[in-house]
Amino acid sequence: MRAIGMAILFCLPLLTGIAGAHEPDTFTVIVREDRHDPMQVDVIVNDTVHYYNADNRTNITHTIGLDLNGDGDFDDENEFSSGVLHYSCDWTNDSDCRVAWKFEINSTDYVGNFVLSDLMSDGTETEVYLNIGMDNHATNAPEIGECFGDGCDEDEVEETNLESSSRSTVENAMMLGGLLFLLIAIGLASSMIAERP
Ligand SMILES: [Ca+2]
Repeated sequence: MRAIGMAILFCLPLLTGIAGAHEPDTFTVIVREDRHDPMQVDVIVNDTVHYYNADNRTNITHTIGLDLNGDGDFDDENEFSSGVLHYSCDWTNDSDCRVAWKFEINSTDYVGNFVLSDLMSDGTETEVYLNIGMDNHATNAPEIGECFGDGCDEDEVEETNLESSSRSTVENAMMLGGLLFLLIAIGLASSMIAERP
């Protein structure tokens, strides 16, 4: 019975965690000549950051990303980047051209505080900050195979039984308390009667 109770204790917060899951947000960052607006973004897993290139200087492009080993590119292990971002595109002739980077933070692998580099085509660089936190609700979600499917349904049934059994325990305790009170009252009454001359 204790094991079942423990299982329910573990399952309940997991189930409520799913119900209260974080709604994904989208944050927009305006990429400018000398800065980003804002310079720092704080998000959590499942959010999206939209970096939009608003630097209208002629022939200047931006590439934003994580340069872990500081070698000036974003191609090494665990590095990621926006690809080249232009101010404007001629999509008729260049369908791959992009003006924005929609960074979907769809994995807990991204959790951490990052200093991203915005490398511009003229060789200059701006450092910007991206802090990615855990979705605390999502982290409460069950691990694969845990508390999903038939096993969980059984636990819910057991929970009902547990509730009714604990309720009857309370009732028993109250009855016992009432009996004790009655016995004390009788004892007091009889001792008062006995003390009378
Ligand atoms: Ca690198």
